[in-house]
Amino acid sequence: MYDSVEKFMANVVLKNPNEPEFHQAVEEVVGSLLPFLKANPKYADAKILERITEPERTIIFRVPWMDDKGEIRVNRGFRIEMNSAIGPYKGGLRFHPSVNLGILKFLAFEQVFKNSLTTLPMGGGKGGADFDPKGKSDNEVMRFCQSFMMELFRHIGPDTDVPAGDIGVGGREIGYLFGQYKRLKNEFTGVLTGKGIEWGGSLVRPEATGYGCVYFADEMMKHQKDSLKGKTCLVSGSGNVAQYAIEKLNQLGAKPVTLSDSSGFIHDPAGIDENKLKFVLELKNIKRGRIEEYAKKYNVKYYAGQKPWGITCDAAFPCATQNEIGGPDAETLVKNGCRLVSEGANMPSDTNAVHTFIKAKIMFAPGKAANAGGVATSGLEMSQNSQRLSWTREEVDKKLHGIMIKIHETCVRWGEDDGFVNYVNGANIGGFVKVADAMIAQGIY
Ligand code: NDP
Ligand code: 2IT
Repeated sequence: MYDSVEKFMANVVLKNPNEPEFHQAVEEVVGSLLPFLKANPKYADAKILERITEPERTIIFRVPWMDDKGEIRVNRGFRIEMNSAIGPYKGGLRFHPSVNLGILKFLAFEQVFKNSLTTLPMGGGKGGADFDPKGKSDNEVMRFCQSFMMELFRHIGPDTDVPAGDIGVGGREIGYLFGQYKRLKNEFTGVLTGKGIEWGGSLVRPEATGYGCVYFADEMMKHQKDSLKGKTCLVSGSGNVAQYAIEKLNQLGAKPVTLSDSSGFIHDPAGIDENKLKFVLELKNIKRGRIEEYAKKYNVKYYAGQKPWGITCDAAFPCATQNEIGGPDAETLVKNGCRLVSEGANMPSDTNAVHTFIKAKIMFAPGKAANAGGVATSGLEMSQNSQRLSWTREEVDKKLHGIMIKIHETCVRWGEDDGFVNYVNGANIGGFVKVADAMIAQGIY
C-alpha cells in the first residue's frame, strides 16, 4: 500500500526526471486517490497507480520540412499513447514552441481521467510538436502538417488512436493532417476529429469546449441555488476555447469582460458582447492578429504583459494554458470576491492556486471535468463517422449539455463532503474507477 503521496511521487520523479508538469498532474490525482485506494485495496494489489502513470507507448519522431525560403527546418513530433483500457487512445495535438515530453505526458495523463468522465468509450492520448505556427504562411503550416503525418499515420487509426486539435491546432491544421492521412492510407475514415463539416466533422465540435465549460459552471451555480445571470466573468486566452466560452456566457446572461493572449489582456467593463466577439473571431481565426487590437478598436484598456486575475469578478474561466493562475493570483481572485473557477484550459491553476481555491471553499472545477465537452463532442463525431450520418446542431448540443450535467453529478457523487463539493477529488476518483476496473478485467498489461 502507498503510505503517502510523497513516497509515491519520489518514484515518479525518479523515473520521469525534468518533467515538472507531469509530476504536478500526477501528484494532484494521487492526492485525491490515496484515501479511496486505502478503502479499496484491490487497486493497490493490481498496482494500478504504477501502471496508470506509465504510458502504454511513447512515440518521438523527427519532423523535417521546408520553409518558404527553401530552407530545411527540423522539429520534434510526439504522440503519447497513455491508456487504452476503455477505448482507442483519444486526445489532441498541440503545436507550440514550449511542447516537450513532460508537457505532453501531463496532458495525456489528464486526458485518461477526462475521457472516462465523459461516459464515452475513449482511452487517453496526446501529441504534438515544438513547431510554432505563429508567423508561418499557410503553405508552411501545410508542409509541416504533411511531414508530421508522414510518420504519425503508422501509429494512429479510427479504432487505434484518434487525434484532434489543441493549442495551435485548429480546423486549418486538422484539414492538412487529414488530407495527408487519406493519401497515405487510401482510406476516408474518422481518424481525426475536429474535421470540417463537409468532410466528416460534427456540428458544435468547434464550440464544444467553451460551451461545455460554461455548462459545467452553470451546473455548479445551480447546485448552490444560484445562476450565472448578471455575473461578471474573467476569461483568459482568445483562442478556440475562450471564444466559445464567451459566446455561451453571453447566451446565459453573464458578462464576460476580459480576453488575453501571450502578450497581454484587454478589459472591457461594458462586456464583450456578440458583436465584439465577431470581431475577435475574425481577428484571431482569420487575420491571426493580437488581442491588443481589440483595445484599439473598442477604446478599452490593454494591459501589456499581464494576466486578467486582478480584475474584480464573480467567476473566472482560464482558457489559455497550464499554470496561468499562480498562488498569489488565486489569493487576489478570492479576496476580490470570485466565487467560481471553471477551467477551460488544462491545468491552468498551479498547485498553490488549487489549494487556495479549495481552502476558500469556492466552486472550483478542474479542467478534466470542466473542459471535457471538447473531447466528448469528438466522441460524438466518432459515433457519427461510424454510422456515416450527421446529427443536427440541436441533437449534438443537447447530448453535449447532457454529458456536462452527468460529469457534474459524478463529481458531486465522489467529491461532496459535509455540504462542500471538492470537484478535484470528485473528478479524480470518478474518472479513475472505470479505467481501473477495466484494467483489472483485462489482466496484467
Ligand atoms: P488556441 O491555440 O486556439 O488558443 C490558445 C490561446 O491561449 C491563445 O490566445 C494563446 O495566445 C494563449 N496561450 C497559449 N499558450 C500560452 C502561453 N504559454 N502563455 C499565455 N497565453 C498562451 O488553443 P485552445 O483554445 O484550443 O486551447 C486553450 C486551452 O484549452 C489549452 O490549455 C488546451 O489544452 C485546452 N483545451 C482545448 C480543447 C479544444 O478542444 N481545443 C479541449 C480541452 C482543453 P497566443 O496566441 O499569444 O499564443
Ligand atoms: O484537451 C483536450 O481534451 C483536447 N484538446 C480535445 C481532445 C479531443 O480529442 O477532442
